[in-house]
Amino acid sequence: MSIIDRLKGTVKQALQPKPKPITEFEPKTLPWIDRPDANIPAFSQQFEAGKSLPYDLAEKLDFWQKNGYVILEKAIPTEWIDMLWGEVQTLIDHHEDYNLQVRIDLPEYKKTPVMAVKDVPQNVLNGPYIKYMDFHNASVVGKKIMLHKNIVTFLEAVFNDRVVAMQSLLFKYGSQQPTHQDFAYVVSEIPSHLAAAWIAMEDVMPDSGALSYYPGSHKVQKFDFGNGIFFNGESTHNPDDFANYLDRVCQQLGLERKTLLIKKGDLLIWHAALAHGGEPIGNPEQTRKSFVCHYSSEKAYRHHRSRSNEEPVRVTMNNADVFKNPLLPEEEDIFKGGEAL
Ligand SMILES: O=C(O)CCC(=O)C(=O)O
Repeated sequence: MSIIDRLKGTVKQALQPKPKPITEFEPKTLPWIDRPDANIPAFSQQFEAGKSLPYDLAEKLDFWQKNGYVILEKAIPTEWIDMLWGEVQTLIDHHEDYNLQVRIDLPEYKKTPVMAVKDVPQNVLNGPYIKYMDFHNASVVGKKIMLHKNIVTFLEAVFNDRVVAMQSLLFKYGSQQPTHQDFAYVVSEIPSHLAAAWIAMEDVMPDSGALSYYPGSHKVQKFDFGNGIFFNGESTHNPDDFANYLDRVCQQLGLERKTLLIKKGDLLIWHAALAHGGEPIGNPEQTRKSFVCHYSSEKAYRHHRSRSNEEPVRVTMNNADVFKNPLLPEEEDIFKGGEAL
């Protein structure tokens, strides 16, 4: 191609109208339950046939549709949680042996917030502002909790599709994260096909920086980052603007801010657009161990986020999938205690 042709191509591209920023989820691809014609009794009757669920599905779906979350008590066996935490502690104690990644939200790590645990001092790994990323890839019990039937059966009903787990975060202390909605940061091919489970790994104490959330906030007008509803390198507004907007609009609408004080083994599942965040930590000694898993549908999450052109390697449990981590194959399932469960 000649220089003139190339220049013509560049000029043509520059003259083309930019795609309009997305301001709302696309109505055509919303999960059935978020559409105006959702018929919960009919759906539940058909979905529940031949299954024995530990709750009334129609009641839970009705609550989800109105509030944007559900709480499931005693959903995960506490022995599984103890095993998972034991593995995290092993990782911390022998961090020099592992490449698994952590995100560190401390000012001194601002330039490189994501690092391999082997490169982070043990006292930092043991403290607050740390998120262990995708620990489930290293752990059989982590995968078993992530794809526990109590979580994936409910989400299968919400999406009316096979469930695919996307990623996980594991916390020792409260996150103190400003209010946000996950779809702005965790983006699948169909952004409304997203949900998360917040699993308590110990009883949550009031001064631990508990999770807080606004019931009903999944229906508020979406925030505009200046380039639409997703936060990325071209956004002109930042996460603090997002938090201020959500806190203000929820207050204006009279939505109550609730604090999640659940027990070890209980969990909360939230909608892609439920506004939530971490409360300030009142007692710096008080841990708040938790495992947060994000999910999408088979239609909307078809490739591992770091390998968009490759067929993922799936691990399947309870009719749901999670992908092996193509970036760290040598650390997949290194913690094997869960095989005996
Ligand atoms: O656990 C928390 O405090 C917040 C977690 C969270 O907001 C998230 O993972 O999206």
